[in-house]
Amino acid sequence: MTRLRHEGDTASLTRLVKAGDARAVSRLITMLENREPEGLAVLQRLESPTTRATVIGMTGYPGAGKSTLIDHLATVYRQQGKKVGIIAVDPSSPNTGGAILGDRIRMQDHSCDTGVFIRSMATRGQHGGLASATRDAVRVLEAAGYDVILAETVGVGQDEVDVAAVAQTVVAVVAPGLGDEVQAMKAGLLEVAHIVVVNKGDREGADSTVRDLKEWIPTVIRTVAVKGDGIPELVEAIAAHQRNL
Ligand SMILES: Nc1nc2c(ncn2[C@@H]2O[C@H](COP(=O)(O)OP(=O)(O)O)[C@@H](O)[C@H]2O)c(=O)[nH]1
Ligand SMILES: [Mg+2]
Repeated sequence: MTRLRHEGDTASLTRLVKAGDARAVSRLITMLENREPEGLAVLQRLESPTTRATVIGMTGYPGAGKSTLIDHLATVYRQQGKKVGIIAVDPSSPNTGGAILGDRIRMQDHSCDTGVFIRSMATRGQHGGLASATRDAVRVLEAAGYDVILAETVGVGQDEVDVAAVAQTVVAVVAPGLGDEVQAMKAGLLEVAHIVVVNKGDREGADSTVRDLKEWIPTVIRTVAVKGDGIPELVEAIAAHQRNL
């Protein structure tokens, strides 16, 4: 009996996720974060969708402006009629971390839009659990019919979550005036980023940061995320990279 009931639960959760039910999507992602066997069973039942989602990784130091940029990108993709999934991965934040709450508040313009799904993922004291939970979350969102998935992660390259493993297009976000930090990031940037964004283009030192990075990386975009400057250029650079995949 118990087994039958479980089978029924698995089937109905699978059906709801495939139908794009946001609550079911959220529930399944939580189950996968906790490595619950039933969640894994549902994941197995979600066969590959016929069209693959565009998965964009946004990576960079805290405060560089990733969430603000994602907010704008989500608006643009919604205007294009696409369903947008956002996963904010923060390995350092505890479950109740302020950063995660901050991201939620910043993205609240989209909170009433059923075409946008926002999910924060944090470590739950499980080693290596976050990377696979993130990959699983991308698979779930894809199966639920999200067309564009934006994954925000901290750090570049040697991060706990290897953003390059889940995203087709990796955007590294830097802020000017980091000096040594940008120097130290260059090798890592070259390895993982397809596009580098110099955000906070309104700050002193933006010119020289852009000039410097252009010697290393072909696609460098300058943005002022708080004003929306440079967003069309970033959208086009992402589209260009996707066309060449
Ligand atoms: N001056 C300036 N501030 C910005 C810009 N973009 C973002 N910020 C601010 O920088 C802070 C961190 O931005 P956030 O998007 O949370 O960065 P994240 O940690 O990389 O996600 C926030 O207070 C933003 O309002 C920008 O282009 N110029
Ligand atoms: Mg953020």
